[in-house]
Amino acid sequence: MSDVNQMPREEGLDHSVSLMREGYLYIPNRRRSFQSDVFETHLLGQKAICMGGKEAAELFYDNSKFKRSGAAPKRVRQTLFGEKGVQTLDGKAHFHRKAMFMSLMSEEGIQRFVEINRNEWEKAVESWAARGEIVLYEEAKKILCKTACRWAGVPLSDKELDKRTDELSSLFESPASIGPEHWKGRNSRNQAEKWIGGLVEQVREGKFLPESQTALQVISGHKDLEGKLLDPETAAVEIINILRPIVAIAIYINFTALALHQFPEQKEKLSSEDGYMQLFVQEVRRYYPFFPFAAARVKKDFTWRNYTFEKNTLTLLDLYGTNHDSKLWDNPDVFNPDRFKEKSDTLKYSLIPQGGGGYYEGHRCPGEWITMEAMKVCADFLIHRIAYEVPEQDLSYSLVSMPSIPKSEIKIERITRK
Ligand code: HEM
Ligand code: MYR
Repeated sequence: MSDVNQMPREEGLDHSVSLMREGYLYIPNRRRSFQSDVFETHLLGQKAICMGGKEAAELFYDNSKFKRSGAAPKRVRQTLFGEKGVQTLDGKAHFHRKAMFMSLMSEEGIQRFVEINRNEWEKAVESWAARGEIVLYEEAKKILCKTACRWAGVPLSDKELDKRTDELSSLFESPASIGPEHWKGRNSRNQAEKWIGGLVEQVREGKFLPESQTALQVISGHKDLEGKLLDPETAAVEIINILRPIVAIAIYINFTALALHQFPEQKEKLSSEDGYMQLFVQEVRRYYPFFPFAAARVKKDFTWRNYTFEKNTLTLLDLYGTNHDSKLWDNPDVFNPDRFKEKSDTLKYSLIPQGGGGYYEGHRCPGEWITMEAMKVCADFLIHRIAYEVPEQDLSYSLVSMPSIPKSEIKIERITRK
């Protein structure tokens, strides 16, 4: 029989301030100083366990050990997630709801997404030549908002575009912020749920007929395990779980453009090497910071590596740190897409920018394919379809504010069609 040990522990009453001050590096810094992939601390007024690395990810995605109900902090539910969405479900209820999301990600569904997205880029770049300079982040959010709405079957007039883009963006820009930006996020959630909840009711009353197989049609008609329609608020939360993250791909669009600028030799390889695009987008997702950590709660008491995990303890999995773990990646701070040439079958719990594990049984992001496809569409435009210059600007990005967005949001100028 083995002894039970005390997990490395950060002393002190509460470390939420350190979490805000250190951002993406809060967990990696302590994993390094404790020389341990798991440690105990206090966050948001409660005991919490933080962990990272491949084995920790395997543990985190074991449904017999962790659950999601009650895991997402209130400020995250009030902005990013909403209430009663798929992120908060466990067991059979989660499996059933997740299958609904996965049904949207068929090959045809992804292909339709790519066509819509490419078309929106085409339309947008038409107007860029006449403008001296554009801010790529702002433009990408609008392209993606139009793409998201068209793909999801949600009507969006030109007049509404700026308002809805701003509203959906605020949901992912505000969860970790304080003051007016956070309040704006909460207000945006109310507005967005009202907008989409109203549409769900129109669909159900037969007053609006969305295209078949779109998120609006599928989610409005989805029945839970008891055969009942989702209440309109929950249906709205789930449709927003499609629209919001598609707009959030704008952050990866910014990092894609930054990678092409920081590592110009990549353009050559992308133009000449077959299959290199896939390696490149994987490396952009691994290298740059985005979603810092995922949250769950211990389902029932268990021991792991002789440490006790007590029922209900909040547990954070270090996504950014796992993507930069030197035990998993050679020279993790070097941008090197070629690393994926050898690695492809071992990524399930090590390349986890959008979560790890399985899609159906676990909480791994169902939007990974369309995220990667949108990044490929963007890289293709930036390399092959337009010419542009990158003027002097602050291209640095923070490892503290979450989500991290390059400071200048990437200005480009002298844009012409190739
Ligand atoms: C879940 C990241 C894009 C829909 C997640 C998770 C992460 C993530 C970290 C949670 C994993 C976990 O809790 O274990 C991202 C990032 C994106 C992105 C960085 C880049 C923009 C998308 C897209 C969609 C999407 C494009 C849909 C079109 C969802 C949904 C969940 C989820 C519905 C909840 C899944 C569940 O709880 O089972 N995403 N995501 N995401 N994502 Fe994404
Ligand atoms: C999405 O909209 O779902 C995709 C991207 C959102 C990134 C937002 C990152 C902000 C940090 C929130 C902390 C989450 C803790 C569970």
